[in-house]
Amino acid sequence: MRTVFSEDHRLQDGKHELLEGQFMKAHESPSRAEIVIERVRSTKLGEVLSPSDFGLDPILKVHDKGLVDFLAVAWDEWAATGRTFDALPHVWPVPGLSRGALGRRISDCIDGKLGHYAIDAGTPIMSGTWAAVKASANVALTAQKLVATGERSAFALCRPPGHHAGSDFYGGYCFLNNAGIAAQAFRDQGAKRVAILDVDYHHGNGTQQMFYERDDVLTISLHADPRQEFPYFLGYADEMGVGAGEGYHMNLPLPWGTDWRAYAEALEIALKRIRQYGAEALVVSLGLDTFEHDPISRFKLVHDDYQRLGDRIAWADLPTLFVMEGGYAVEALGVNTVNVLMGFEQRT
Ligand code: Q9C
Ligand code: ZN
Repeated sequence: MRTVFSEDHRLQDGKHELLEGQFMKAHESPSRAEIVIERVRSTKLGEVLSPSDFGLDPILKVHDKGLVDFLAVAWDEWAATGRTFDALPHVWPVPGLSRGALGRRISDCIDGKLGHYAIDAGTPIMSGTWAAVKASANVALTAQKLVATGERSAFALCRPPGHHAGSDFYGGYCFLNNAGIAAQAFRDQGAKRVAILDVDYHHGNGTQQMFYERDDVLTISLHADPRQEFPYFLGYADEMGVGAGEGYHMNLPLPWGTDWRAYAEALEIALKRIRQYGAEALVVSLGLDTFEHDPISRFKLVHDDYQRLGDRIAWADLPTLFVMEGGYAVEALGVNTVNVLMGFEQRT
């Protein structure tokens, strides 16, 4: 399997996130991608390619121009106030604030804009963020092209991750939804039906929102129950799509402490649905934060389970694009990620 990777991921190097009432060292760090690419190279998984530049068009197919334009200038507007630390929001419009005829205003001030577009205070913007975010989307699109032009699978080693970012918001360490952008690219290149399987520990709320009213992209997320875990407000089992999208979204929330036995049962439900759907391509949002030692998560998967995960995904028997999402037990991240990819290849 070939991997697409860009060194530009390093330009995203946020210092802190607001967590449990404190500023903590950011979990989403450059070392994550470094350890994964090292493992890809040392295991000889396959060739490593640099991304091509696809420009903004494929991004604007799934993201609003307002969000994209904001991300492009957010750092400059923040820095223009004389601030030198990372940009984070600190005030948000709850739905009731401007209910009814008042509508939602977008302030001219950077603090108002941050609160308008961000879902949390855990996703720092710095001078290199936009360059890293564009590179991450290009990594996904380059790997997508490999699969669309006949490769059985490819690995997009994206950083920053993407599945918490929706059409018009960012957050959860994510700015643009790399998996969603890639799924849309499959559609635009002629695939009639595309499936996205999200195995990150956290609910793929951005992906759900982006395709919620569509039946041409089936979205399924396995994740920690939002009653207990971020993103809290979405990811419940009764969210199944609306309008044309009714029946084309599936959430499989699982409790803290979930191990491979319970995880595999949910995974089987997801994979059966994907086969029944008749997808022509599969995009996997590959988060490894289900690992037993992940510092911010509470599932109990072990090293060998990731090979099993790859093997089960291969059972769907589809052209498959793996897109890197979360995973914060950095030491183990290379091994766990490549275990999935090797498990997939061994079934093939
Ligand atoms: N108490 C990804 O894995 N903070 N994003 C969680 C939990 C946000 C994770 C706080 C976690 C976002 C791509
Ligand atoms: Zn996650």
